[in-house]
Amino acid sequence: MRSIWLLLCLGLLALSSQVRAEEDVENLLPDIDLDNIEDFDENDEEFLQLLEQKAKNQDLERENELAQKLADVQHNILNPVVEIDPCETMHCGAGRICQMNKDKPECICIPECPEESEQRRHVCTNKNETWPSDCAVYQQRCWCDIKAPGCLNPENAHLHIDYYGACHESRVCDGEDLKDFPRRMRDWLFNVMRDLAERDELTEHYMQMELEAETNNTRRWANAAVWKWCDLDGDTDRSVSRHELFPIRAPLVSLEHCIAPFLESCDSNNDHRITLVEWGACLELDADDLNERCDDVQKAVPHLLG
Ligand SMILES: *[C@@H]1O[C@H](CO)[C@@H](O)[C@H](O)[C@H]1NC(C)=O
Ligand SMILES: *[C@@H]1O[C@H](CO)[C@@H](O)[C@H](O)[C@H]1NC(C)=O
Ligand SMILES: [Ca+2]
Ligand SMILES: [Ca+2]
Repeated sequence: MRSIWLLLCLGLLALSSQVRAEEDVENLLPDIDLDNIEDFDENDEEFLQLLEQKAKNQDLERENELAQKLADVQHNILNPVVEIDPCETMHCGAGRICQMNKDKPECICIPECPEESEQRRHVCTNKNETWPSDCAVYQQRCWCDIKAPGCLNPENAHLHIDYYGACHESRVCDGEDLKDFPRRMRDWLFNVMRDLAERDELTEHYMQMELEAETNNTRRWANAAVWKWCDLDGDTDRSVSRHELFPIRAPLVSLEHCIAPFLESCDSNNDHRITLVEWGACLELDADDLNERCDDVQKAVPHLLG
């Protein structure tokens, strides 16, 4: 009986203003001591009044706001000149932004990049040239793409970022460093996965795999490895191309001189693609523990570092 009243009451509250969303109803509840709800056993009236009063107070606070919103909605219904910014649905590539040209949205080369003096914002390109920022590289590529005056060299139409940080001499990775790298990489992958789980940034599917990794030692490294491989495989063709390695390679090369040789070594048949079997082998994992369990509902924006 009480719960029906509660539902009814909450329902009415929710209906009382169309704009009030679920979260507001949730906001009502924490202030009321739910543990003491028993006290209201014979006092449903009192409980309802309490809720009602609280709702009223909030209504008053928000009256203007709501009125404004309703007016806006009505205005839009009566005057269906829906003003959506056409640029909002345009997706311009790196180094480009959307701009209105007469009545049409258009992608143009980004006119200005933020001034970057910080060393750590510098990037090293595939031509082993240091540029002030990733923005500057993409802007240059765009300019050369459209043969704009800002293009310094026609070849720059193929410019891309090799890694973040100024270009540096590649330190050799060998001996103990190289031997120990797969273990460190496994460890790192697991920690990134755990970190994302703690921040609730994994899909339900990968949350399950993380939980499994936490509770079953034999699945610990394997699940993290499978998750990362799936995560890198942006186009879900079940292999990781060189291009798809970018999010893991570019930010780490400057910090970790073994990452590039390590990733090279993963593509053991040298076909420029890393299969799950190759990935497992280069992380020195037991092939039997690696089940391809990708969640095809990937997050739209891949995480840069994890
Ligand atoms: C890239 O440039 C850095 C410094 O500018 C230099 O030390 C290094 O040897 C170069 N690397 C290659 C592969 O040419
Ligand atoms: C841990 O994972 C292994 C490999 O998948 C499996 O065989 C084993 O049953 C699991 N252990 C537990 C306690 O779930
Ligand atoms: Ca792929
Ligand atoms: Ca391969």
